[in-house]
This record gives sequence, structure tokens and C-alpha cells, in this order.
Amino acid sequence: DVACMSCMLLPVLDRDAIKSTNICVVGNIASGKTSCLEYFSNTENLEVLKEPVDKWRNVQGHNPLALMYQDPFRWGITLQTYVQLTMLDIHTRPSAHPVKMMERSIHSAKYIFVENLYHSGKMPGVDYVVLTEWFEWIVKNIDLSVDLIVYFKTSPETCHERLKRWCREEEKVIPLEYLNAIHNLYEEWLVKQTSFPVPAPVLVIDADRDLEEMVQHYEDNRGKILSM
Ligand code: DCP
Repeated sequence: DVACMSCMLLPVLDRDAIKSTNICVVGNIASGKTSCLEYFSNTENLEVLKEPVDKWRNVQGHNPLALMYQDPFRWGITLQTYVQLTMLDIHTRPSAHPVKMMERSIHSAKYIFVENLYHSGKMPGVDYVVLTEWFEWIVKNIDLSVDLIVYFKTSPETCHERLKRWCREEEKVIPLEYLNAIHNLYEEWLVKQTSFPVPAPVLVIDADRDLEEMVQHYEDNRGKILSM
């Protein structure tokens, strides 16, 4: 298995010996990104970078994630500014491994979550334009290159069911409509490709299945994911 993995990673190593290849795993809340990252975390030559949700729930004793869910109009900008910073940190962190697999991206934070807050009337226009100018400056001036986007496509109902069974304390208030809105933004961005720039080729993974089936699915798609 290890030998086989090295052979799949060889084209990646040859193509770009210094800079690592960046894979972003994106999808709705509870679409199963975390289990995918855990699955790949044992892979040789690959570094997994989880989304820093812990930081979003505790920045020097404050919980901007909880504040955002309590009152998005007031605190959406606070959380999203911090998300943008932590994602920038992950994108630019040098890796000792040839392949870097990260959860979400600075692009999905902006094109999905910030856009959703603003267009649903939950973010003041001034907050939206300030965040947008920050984002545009960052993508223009800093190398955030992504080589592959793995899109975990789920039905919003599946995510809602999963959240009912298990969610973080802060997420108990998430209604199906919220998951619907996030889903539609993902579809427009990554499948129809009509809303915002798509920074890399997209691999769509059907992620509505149970965890066990998903593991088989990762196995089946391993080659596609790792030997772009
Ligand atoms: N979040 C947000 N704004 C962002 C990114 C995330 O408000 N720009 C919120 C949505 C969730 C929480 O942060 O409440 C964590 O998001 P995830 O989608 O990573 O949640 P999970 O870890 O549950 O996803 P998965 O089951 O796919 O691993």
C-alpha cells in the first residue's frame, strides 16, 4: 500500500519539487470533511491541515463562532475576519510534505459564508465591503494557489439529519434553510461555475452515504485525489 502510494505521488513530486501541491476539501456543514481528512492523515508524503474550528470557538477566551450564531448581524464580521486570518495562515504555512490537504479554503469562506451572510440580510453592507476588500487584497498579493478542490456534495437534508444526531453546542440553532442556502452557493460556485472564480479543478464526491460506505468511496477515489 505504501509503495503504491509513493507511485501515485511521484508525478506530483516530479512536477513541483519545492512547492507543495495543495488540495482543499470543501462542503456543507456536516458533509463529512473531517472524516475524509482523518482517513488521509495516515498517507505518506501528505500533510493534513484541519480547519481551526477550535480557534474560532476560543480566541483568547472569546467564542466568535457562538457569537455569530447568536447574532450574525453584529458578530458575523468578527467571526469571518478571524476565519479569513486563520485560513490565510493555513494556506501560507510551509509544508515539509509534497502534498498538503486542507479543510475548506479562504475562497470557500468568502464565496460561501460571507456571501450568504450578506445576501440573507445578516451582514451590514459596510462589513461586507470591508471584508471583500481585505479578501481581494489577499488573493491579489499573496500566493494561495490551490491544485485541486474536492467538493463533498451532500443533500442539505442529510447534513441536517447528521447535525440533529451530533453537533457542536453552538450549532444547535442551525435550521435546514441555512444548510439549503450554503448548499446552493456551493453548487453555483463549483458545479454550475456561474458565481465566483474557481481556483482549481473540482472533484465532486457524493457524500450522502454512511461513514462506512464513505471509507470505501475514499479508497475508490484515492488515485484521483492524490495523483492530479
Ligand atoms: N463556519 C462559518 N464560517 C466559515 C466557515 C465555517 O460560520 N467561513 C462555521 C460553520 C460550522 C463551523 O464553522 O458551524 C464548522 O464548520 P464545518 O463545516 O467544518 O463543520 P464540520 O466540522 O461539522 O464539518 P464536517 O462534518 O464536514 O467535518
